[in-house]
Amino acid sequence: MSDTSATTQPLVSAFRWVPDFARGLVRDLRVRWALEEIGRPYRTVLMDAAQPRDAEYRAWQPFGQVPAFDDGAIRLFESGAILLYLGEQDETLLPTDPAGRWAATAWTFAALNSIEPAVSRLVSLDLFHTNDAWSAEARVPALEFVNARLRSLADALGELDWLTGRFTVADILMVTVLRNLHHTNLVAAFPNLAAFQARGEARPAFQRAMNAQINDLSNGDTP
Ligand SMILES: N[C@@H](CCC(=O)N[C@@H](CS)C(=O)NCC(=O)O)C(=O)O
Repeated sequence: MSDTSATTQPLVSAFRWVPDFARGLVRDLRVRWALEEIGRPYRTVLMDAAQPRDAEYRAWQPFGQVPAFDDGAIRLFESGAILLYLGEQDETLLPTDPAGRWAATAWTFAALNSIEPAVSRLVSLDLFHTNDAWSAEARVPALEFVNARLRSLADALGELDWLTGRFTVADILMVTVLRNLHHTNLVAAFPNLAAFQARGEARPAFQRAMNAQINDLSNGDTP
């Protein structure tokens, strides 16, 4: 358990507007989901994705991205770091035994470092470069790479419900990474991965987090 002296409701940065394709996929969803799992209320600091972030925000999140997190005790950026920090405070999100904790930490890095970059590359080609002459050729190896990664992930998951056998922050991260492939049938080709993603999305905490993100986005003005 953490000895944080946080007493205030955490602040989570998020967007008040994003293009349609990004609704339900913005990474503040991960933090909202973790907070919902542990029943911790939070407040959002909303920004417009189409507008540059100011120096004050960059002092909080150096790349001007969302999410960033501040609970009065700790200010953080990077969704993985935020989730590990929250996990440290509640066993629901991260086991306290060393073997369980480190297995979840390894899968946290796997989601963010071994799977997300491959997924992001393909998504970027499909969303932003379909009209570029070079993109069809570039998509072939990008697609192969995602498939190889998904196959390894499916093999590792096997018949387990969750990556380490029990629900942890690593599952929040992996499910939210896989969701970015919704415009393809790549995950569906691996029934255990599709079931894993569906299991995560069926959790009441996920649904509350998703509704909260969509609600913040729906209240925002279109630029
Ligand atoms: N590695 C960062 C990535 C954060 C990220 O890419 N956030 C996106 C939204 S999902 C963003 O803020 N994009 C706007 C930008 O990069 O300016 C994390 O996991 O927190």
